[in-house]
Amino acid sequence: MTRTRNVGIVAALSVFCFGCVGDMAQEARAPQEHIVTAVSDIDEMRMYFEPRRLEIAVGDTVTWVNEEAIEHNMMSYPDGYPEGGEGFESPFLEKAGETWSHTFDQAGVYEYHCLPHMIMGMRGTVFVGDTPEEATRRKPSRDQVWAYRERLLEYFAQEDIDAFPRASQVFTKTSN
Ligand SMILES: [Cu+2]
Repeated sequence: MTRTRNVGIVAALSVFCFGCVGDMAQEARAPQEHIVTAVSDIDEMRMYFEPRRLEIAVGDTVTWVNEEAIEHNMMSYPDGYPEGGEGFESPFLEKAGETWSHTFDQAGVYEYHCLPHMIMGMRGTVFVGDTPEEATRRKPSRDQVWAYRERLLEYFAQEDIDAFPRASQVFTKTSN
């Protein structure tokens, strides 16, 4: 999607600037902000990030926008960021229109998910820079894997977990 848009922009610029498009392409471009929406489609029983897959440049920022007043967060998997890079974990976005941003300063593949809805497949990938996916895999330490496991158990052991929309609730609703 981003590439298609860029082609459109270059085509538009070329109308005004024949011959200098090549020069412009070689100049460092200003960091851009990309928007990802956390979609809560209760009727269709779907929670997802849109777009799920994003290609950006090093130094760009991604801003996640919560579409509805349903809680979501964004956190990278223990092996979901490049060697030498850093993972991320946002606070929970609770209100409609609430946002959280992260700037990606290191090239690589970043895989993340929403903790409450990971079992619904609410996840996304950010490709930063020109990096082959398989070349950037990071191997987390045993401690990091255990810390992640503890984090998941901690969340799913919460007493107020019923406050979150879950498949079981939707099934109950539709079977009435
Ligand atoms: Cu979510």
